Amino acid sequence: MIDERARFGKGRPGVQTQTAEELYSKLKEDVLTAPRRVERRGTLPCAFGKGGTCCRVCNMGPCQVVEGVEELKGVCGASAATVVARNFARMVAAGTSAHSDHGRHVAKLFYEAVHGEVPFEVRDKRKLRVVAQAFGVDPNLPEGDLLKELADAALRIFSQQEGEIILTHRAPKPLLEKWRQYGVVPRGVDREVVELTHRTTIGVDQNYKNILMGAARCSLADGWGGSMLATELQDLLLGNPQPIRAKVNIGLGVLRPDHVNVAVHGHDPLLADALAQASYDPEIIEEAKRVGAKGINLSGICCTGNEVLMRKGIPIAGSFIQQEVAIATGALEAVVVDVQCIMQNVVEIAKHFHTAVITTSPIAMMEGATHIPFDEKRALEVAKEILRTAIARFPQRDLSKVNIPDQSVDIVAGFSHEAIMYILGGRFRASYKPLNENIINGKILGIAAIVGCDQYRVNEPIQVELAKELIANNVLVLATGCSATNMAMAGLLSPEAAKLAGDGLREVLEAVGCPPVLHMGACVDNSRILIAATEIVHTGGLGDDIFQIPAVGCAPQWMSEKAIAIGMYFVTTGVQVVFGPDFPTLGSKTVTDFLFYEIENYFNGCWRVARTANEFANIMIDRINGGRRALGIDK
Ligand code: XCC
Ligand code: SF4
Repeated sequence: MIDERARFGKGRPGVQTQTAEELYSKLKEDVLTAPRRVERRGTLPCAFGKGGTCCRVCNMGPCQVVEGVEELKGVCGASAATVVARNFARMVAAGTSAHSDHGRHVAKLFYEAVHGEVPFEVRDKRKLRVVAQAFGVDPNLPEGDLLKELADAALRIFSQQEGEIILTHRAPKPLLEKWRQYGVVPRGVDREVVELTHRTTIGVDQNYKNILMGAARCSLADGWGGSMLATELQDLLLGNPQPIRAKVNIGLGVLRPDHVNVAVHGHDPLLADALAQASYDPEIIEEAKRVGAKGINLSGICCTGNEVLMRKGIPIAGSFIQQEVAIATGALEAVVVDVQCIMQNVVEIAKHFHTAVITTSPIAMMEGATHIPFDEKRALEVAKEILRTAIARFPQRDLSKVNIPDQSVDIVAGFSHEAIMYILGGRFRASYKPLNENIINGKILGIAAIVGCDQYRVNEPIQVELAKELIANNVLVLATGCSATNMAMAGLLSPEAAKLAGDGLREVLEAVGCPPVLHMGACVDNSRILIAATEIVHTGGLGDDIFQIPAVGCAPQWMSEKAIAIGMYFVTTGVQVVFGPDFPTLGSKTVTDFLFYEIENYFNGCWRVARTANEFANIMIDRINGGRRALGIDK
């Protein structure tokens, strides 16, 4: 079912669906929700902070700096360009560390698994050999040796001090050469993050270009390092996603009135996977029955949600901006969180219901939450303990407060880069060739990635409007993160949505039964897009470097520092990336000009900013058409 504008309210700030609007309106006026906080604060944040010209890296400040005004440099004499570049670089470092520290967690678990300390098996042997090769491990080694070498190589991605992160060697040759030429091949994840944090402290790197090139290098340690590692090893440990049917929305079919409802929220899928296993355990089901429930029902929020959606078809209750309203259904016994994007307000909202907020990571504790540390060695046991905590809340559910909207949307997710190859080329001739051919013959105009967050300061469902516009213009859309969830809720992830596509794209989609928006996973899975792009280049006919593919990326409602790191590694990889509704360097024209234009001379990618779906679509379609002209396939 394709959903039209009707479902989208324009009432409160950041409340983009009718369902969410309804649920928010049921909360008493004195419950301070995120949209209410936005309303009460007004929509204008501090202009210095917003434009990147507030420096607080030393105690002579904070200094509010104005570009071009000598008196309004920092006390130390720092110019707006320096301050803005430093702040931008620090966002890249923070984003890189978030994705990569998640990756490290997976790499450590992989190491322990390989050494028999935690139970696991690699299900996809074919992928194992491909991944081994990518990590510089001889794929022909006996499996036991191969796994051990792979585990060591994975940990080296973090600890390596010199040389090149081996995964960067997956990139097309001309791209790798460009990175070498400009000295941005990352050495090791930890080194790049530490160095970038160092060079942006007071009195170190003051040359804005040099700082931004440092940011470029660090961002590659994310995309072609920590994030890629997280995706690949998770695929080995938990399975390579394949197309799977599922449901989304905070509604019936996702939440079940007669079950103990548990939402998993955050980014790390390891615990969620154990919870899924534990939820089928007869003993646990029996315990749920004893309190009057029929069983355990899991749903996901944010990227943990995307991870378990992609691999297990567990339904998604909400994106980032729906984490409060999921609780406001009154039907959640527990929200189990790991790391990243968990709003502190969640505990406040939960206080008005019977919902337990359960933290599980030693680096992500919350006041007012119950802490049950996740220990991989006892994964299933811990998972059961968590579910028992949720079961104990079920009898406290206040039926007068339960309000589960009567709608959910059917989707197909699970489009790993391998799955896309199988769908296009067939399981035995898995290949991007048909895709390249359809781009060359013009049935598909190009490819657009709509990724990243949603947030409370944007009222319009920009991702959805934009996706519709792009599809209608025969642009195939790839999606990850909370953007994917938003498009899912609007029905764009169902094969039937192909009817919204232009004639060319529609013909291609209908032949293989694909939706026009392909859900490729969580935010670390943007690395899947890098691999897919590389594969498209190697398939031939669309140039010999990623920048030549008629493709473009965007994050229309970014909010996390992680989005900036992602954007930067795409730009450094040669892609134009459009962010909205604003950009954190606008306080310095010098820095913004570099990131929007001059950087293209180095890496062939660049940033842009847009506000409305229309602006996004125009910039992106222009870029795709430009790419087609350069290849001589514009007819
Ligand atoms: Fe967080 Fe990944 Fe952003 Fe969603 S999209 S708000 S980072 S959960 Ni990555
Ligand atoms: Fe101000 Fe310079 Fe200190 Fe920044 S580093 S707070 S600009 S004195």
